[in-house]
Amino acid sequence: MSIERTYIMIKPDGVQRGLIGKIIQRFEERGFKLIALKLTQSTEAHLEDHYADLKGKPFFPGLIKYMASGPVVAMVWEGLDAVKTGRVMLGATNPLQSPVGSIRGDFCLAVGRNICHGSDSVDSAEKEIKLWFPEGVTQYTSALESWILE
Ligand code: RTP
Repeated sequence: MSIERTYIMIKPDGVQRGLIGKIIQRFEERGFKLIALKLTQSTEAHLEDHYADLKGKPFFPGLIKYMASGPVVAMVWEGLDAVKTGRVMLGATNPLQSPVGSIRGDFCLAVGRNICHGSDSVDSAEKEIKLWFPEGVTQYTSALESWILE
């Protein structure tokens, strides 16, 4: 177990459906610390960099169009095993295979409209944080930290 940072993004459908507050609340309530957040509409070129590993997949063009179609909420959350735990909180890529209680399992149905993204490894988190927050992230101590971390 280690203190990690993960990149979590509320996709355009999550923003349009008014789910920003609910998704943020889950990360706050779990005990993660928010260290960066912005609402931003991305270019297709930027999204092609973010999803570079998926270039060539049949759903890639549709994915880029959907992701560029409206603003997203870009966030960095920090805490114990933040990468793995963040993915568990999001659920499976396909919402129909996501357990109830996970964000996708509670709020969506279609794989191409799965409302959120979470880094899949510490390395990808580092790359994604640089890509979405080239200006850097905040450093601060939360008063609750000693009640959440041993
Ligand atoms: P994400 O990167 O968005 O967190 O999703 P993921 O790791 O769970 O899944 P990944 O394989 O990286 O796919 C990225 C996004 O592409 C869309 N997708 N559509 N139509 C399809 O079969 C399909 N497969 C993937 C989803 O929006 C997925 O989150």
